[in-house]
Amino acid sequence: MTKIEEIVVSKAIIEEYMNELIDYLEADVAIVGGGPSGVTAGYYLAKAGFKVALFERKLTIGGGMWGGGMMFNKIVVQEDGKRILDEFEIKTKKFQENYYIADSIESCSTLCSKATKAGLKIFNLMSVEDVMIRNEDIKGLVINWSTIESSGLHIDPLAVEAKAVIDATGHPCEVVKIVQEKIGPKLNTPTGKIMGEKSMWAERGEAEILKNTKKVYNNLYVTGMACNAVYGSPRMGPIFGGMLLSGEKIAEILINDLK
Ligand code: 48F
Repeated sequence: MTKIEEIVVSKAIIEEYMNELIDYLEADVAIVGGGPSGVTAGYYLAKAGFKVALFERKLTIGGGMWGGGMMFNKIVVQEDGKRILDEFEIKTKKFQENYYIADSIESCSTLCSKATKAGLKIFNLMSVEDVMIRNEDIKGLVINWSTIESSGLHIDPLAVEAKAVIDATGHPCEVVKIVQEKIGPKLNTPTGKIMGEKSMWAERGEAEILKNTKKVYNNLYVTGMACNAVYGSPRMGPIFGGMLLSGEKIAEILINDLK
């Protein structure tokens, strides 16, 4: 029988985790939210050689994609979005003209697998509760265990530094909301404030998400559904091409900005 010492297993887990967390206290890019847009952004940034940490509140990575539409675990993408599923080698099946169906379980697990293999470091079960601001620049994130958040225990958080932060928190655009609360109406939007997500209109939502994918404040970028919430565009339901393309686009913008 192979000798197994529980204490060694415990040491291995604690030591490895702590070393990685200490290493990622300083990153090039910190992404908040592990939905399709955040993971796609992380994949392209890591592939380009950047040191990228992604913080996800939940146990699982994939956000709103696991459940497909109303728990029918399929997602739909259009022609443009299929290009990204092809890059990840996720199977698609054509449906009528210009629509492609993919399995949401395969999509979530493959995005996560390819992104981590490309070098994206994911910290799950952590919630971002604040940002660090120096003068007028976002300097990093304030993090805590999600279980602390949900239990309501009064325990102070820790901080991580990053050259750039991406809000990929989906509909609630939590990071941009925090920044707005702290600095007032100084966002890069027509009103300086969050414009608010509009009711479902898939065609417009998908058309507008890419122009909404951008830098919203100094060192703060937005991707995925958070873009349409910040810039006042419609939601689009379980068509996911825009999420993937927005993740790719914010990575391209950042690769250029961080050069
Ligand atoms: O909601 P989510 O999947 O965002 P997305 O990438 O994709 C949106 C689609 O799922 C869908 C849609 C498609 O048309 O409309 O809704 O824009 O993933 C967001 C992730 O961020 C996490 C949250 O748990 C989820 O997994 N998250 C949100 N706030 C925080 C956070 C936070 N403060 N700290 C850490 N994680």
